Amino acid sequence: LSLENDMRRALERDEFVLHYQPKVNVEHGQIACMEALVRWQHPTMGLVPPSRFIPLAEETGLIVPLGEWVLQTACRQNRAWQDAGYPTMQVAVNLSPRQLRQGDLAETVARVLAETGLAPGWLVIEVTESILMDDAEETIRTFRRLDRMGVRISIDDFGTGYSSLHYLKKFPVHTLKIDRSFVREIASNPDDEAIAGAVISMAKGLNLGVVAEGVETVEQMEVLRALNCRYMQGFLFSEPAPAEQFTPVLGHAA
Ligand code: G
Ligand code: G
Ligand code: MN
Ligand code: NA
Repeated sequence: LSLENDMRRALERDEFVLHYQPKVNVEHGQIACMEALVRWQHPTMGLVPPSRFIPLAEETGLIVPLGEWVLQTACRQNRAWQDAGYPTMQVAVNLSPRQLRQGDLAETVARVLAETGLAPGWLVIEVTESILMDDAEETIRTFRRLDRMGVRISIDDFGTGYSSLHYLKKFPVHTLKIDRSFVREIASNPDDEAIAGAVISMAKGLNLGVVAEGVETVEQMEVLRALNCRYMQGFLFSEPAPAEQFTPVLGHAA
């Protein structure tokens, strides 16, 4: 497979790049967290989106070294923003199931935090519900170790998995991200508004944070704000962009 070979070399040649997308506190307009999203700067194909290579990276196991590169790069970037005196914010990294099954994830995270000098509380790990449905003792142990370290766990695309909600009791979850499929028509579809409202109330009752993703319009933002959702992410605020692109914004806020 040539894409697979290309991908192996891409890591050595430093062809992967991270873009960042803010999660904004809409009460103050400040950035609470930056989600790292990987892209591949391919020498001939241009900027390749993760949907084109993450599944292959998962199949081949390359997601393990790639995931560690993402973690390392995102933590180092956040530490650099802190060192530059910008207002502190968290950094979020997406985790593939394979990264849990191969090697010792908690150990890797601890090492990367030590190497980059980032305090654990600034790191958020985004996992999908499918990861949590696997309630193998080993998986639970890994998340408990991350929690004890002070690392935050966020559930991505919340509401799209086979949610039994059982896992909310078993895993040390800190934040729910309302999937953008519930946000898209929230201004016109009462069912979506009811679902988002229920998730927001549940999160509040469980003392969890909640972030709405895929917010593209002012109307969507207003409906979510009326439902007491304070944290939002989406094209309305910013598309994912290279770190340098945020420097003026962050500098201005400082
Ligand atoms: O950035 P974009 O919307 O194209 O991302 C598409 C998908 O790729 C999203 O589901 C996102 O979670 C996933 N993704 C982006 N970056 C990473 C990464 O570093 N690791 C993993 N495992 N998935 C990622
Ligand atoms: O699954 P995950 O939440 O990690 O996916 C993140 C991806 O969602 C990003 O790569 C980004 O391209 C995409 N995304 C972020 N904000 C929006 C938005 O407002 N609308 C749409 N359609 N996609 C978005
Ligand atoms: Mn995510
Ligand atoms: Na998502």
